[in-house]
Amino acid sequence: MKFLKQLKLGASNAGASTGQQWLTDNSAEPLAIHSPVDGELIAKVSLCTPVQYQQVIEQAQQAFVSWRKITAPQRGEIVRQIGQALREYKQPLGELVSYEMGKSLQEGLGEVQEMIDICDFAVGLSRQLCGSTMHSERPLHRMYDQYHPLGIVGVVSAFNFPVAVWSWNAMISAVCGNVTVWKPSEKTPLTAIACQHILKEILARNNLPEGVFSLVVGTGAEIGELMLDDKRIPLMSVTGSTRVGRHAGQKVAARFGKSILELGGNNAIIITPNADLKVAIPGVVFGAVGTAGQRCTTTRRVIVHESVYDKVKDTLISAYSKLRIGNPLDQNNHVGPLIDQNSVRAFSEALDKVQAEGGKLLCGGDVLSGEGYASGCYVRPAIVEAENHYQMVQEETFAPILYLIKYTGKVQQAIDLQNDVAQGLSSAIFTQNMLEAEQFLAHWGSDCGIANVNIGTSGAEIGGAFGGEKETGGGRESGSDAWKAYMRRQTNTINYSTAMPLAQGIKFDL
Ligand code: UN1
Repeated sequence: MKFLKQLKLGASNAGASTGQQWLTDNSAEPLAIHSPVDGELIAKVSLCTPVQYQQVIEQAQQAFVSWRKITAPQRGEIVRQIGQALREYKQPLGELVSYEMGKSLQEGLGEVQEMIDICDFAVGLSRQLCGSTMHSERPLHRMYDQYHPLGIVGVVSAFNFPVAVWSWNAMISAVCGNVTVWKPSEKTPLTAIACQHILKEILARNNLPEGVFSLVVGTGAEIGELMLDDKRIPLMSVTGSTRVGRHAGQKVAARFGKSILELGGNNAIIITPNADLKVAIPGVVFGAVGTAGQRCTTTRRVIVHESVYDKVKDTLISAYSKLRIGNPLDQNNHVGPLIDQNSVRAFSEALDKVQAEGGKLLCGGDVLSGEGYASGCYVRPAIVEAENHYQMVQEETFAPILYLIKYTGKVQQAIDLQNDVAQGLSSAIFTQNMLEAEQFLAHWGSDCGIANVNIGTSGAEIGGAFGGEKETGGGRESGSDAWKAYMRRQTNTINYSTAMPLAQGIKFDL
C-alpha cells in the first residue's frame, strides 16, 4: 500500500521513540496489526519494554529542562511546522487512519484536519498564555497570576481517534512548555508511529532536544500502569472507557498527580414537535452511524416527542435502509467495520440483552458476511425502540445501536430523560422554538459538557473545550481555556514599597 511507504512504515516497526531516536528490542514477539477493513496484516510493531520506558522518561525529563526555556512563541513556531507537515501528509495519514481503524476515508481525513486545526490554534495560543493582574489590598503592591510549564504530560489515547486526540493534548501541551509521552491504543499503533516519523523530521531540522515528543506503544497492563504510577509525570490525560478512567483517575490521584479524563458518553438528541426534521434526521443518522458508532460523542439515544414520533421513526428506518456498508476507503460507503470481532460480539450481545428487557429491534443488527466482509467486523447499524431506564440503554456500547425513546410531556421531560444516565459528554436538541432551546441550555437543562442546538452530538470543533461531566470524567481538552490544565498556576505578589504591611490589616510591630 502506497500510503504505508509514504509514511515511512515498514513491515516491522519499533514501538518506542524519544522523538529523534527509535528504540529497538526484538527480544519479544512483535504485535501484528491487522486491518478491520479486510483482515489483512498491515505491519508488525515491537512493543516498548519496561527498560525502554525508563529510557524514554529519563530522556523526556532532560528534554523538559531545555524545552521550557524556549519561549512560548518559539515553541509555537515548532507547532506551526508540525501543522504544515500534517497538511502535506494529510492524504496518506487519513488513508492509514481509515485502514487501521476502519472509519470512512472522509472521517479519516477529517481527523487529520482536526490535528491541523489544533496546531493552528496552538500557534495562536503560544502568544496568549495569559494570567490576570489583580489589585492588591496593600499599598504599593502588585499582584498577578502566571502559568508555568508542568513537566512531562502522559497521553493515553483510544483506538477510535488514533491521532486527533493525541494532537489536542500534545500540541497544546507543547506550547505550554511541556514534553509529551504518548501511549496510543495497542489496536492502532501504526498511525501513532507514522506521526512520530513526521515529528522526527521537524525535531531534527530545528535541532531540538531529544525527548520533546516521545512514543511508547505497549499494553495498558504494563506500560499504562507504569505511567499511572510514575511520579515523574505530573499530568496524565486519559481517553477511554469509564472503567479504564476510574482506575486511572484513582491511581494518579493517589500520588497527587493531575489527570484529565475523557471517558464514556451516552449522548442523546432530543427532537421536539418544533424541530425541522430535514435538519434533524441527517444529524441523528451521522451522529449514530458515523465512525460505526465508535465515537465517544456518538448519538446513542434519540428522545422524540410523541406527536412526531412515528414520522421520525419511519424516516430514520428509511434513511438506515440506504446506508452503504463496506470498505471505508471506498468513498461510496457510509459505514466501515467495527475495530475488531470483540466489538462485534459486544454489539450482538447488547442487542440480545436490550430485546430481553423489552426493546424492539426496528432495523439492522445483523453481522455481515460474504464478499467484502471477510474481516468479520462489519455490522448493520441498528435502531431499537426502548425505554431510557433499561440497563442496556444506560450503558455505553461502543457500536452503532440507536435507542429510540418517546416522550409525551413538555421539553423538560425530555431533558430529564436525557440527563438520567451516568455519563455526561454530549447532547443536542432539535427545535426552532427559542424557549425550548434556551431551556435546554439553562442550568436546569442539559447536564453535559457539550450541549448543541440543531447540530448533532458528534463532530465538535477544536476551538471549544472538549469533555464532559459525571462518569465522562470532568476533564477538558482542546480549545477555549482548556490549556490551563496543562500548566502550573502561580500567584505572585510583589511589594515595591519601603514598608512591610500585612494583609487583612494585621498589625505585627517589632
Ligand atoms: C472521541 O470520540 O474520543 O466531537 C473524540 C467529535 C470529535 C472527537 C471525538 N471531534 O466527535
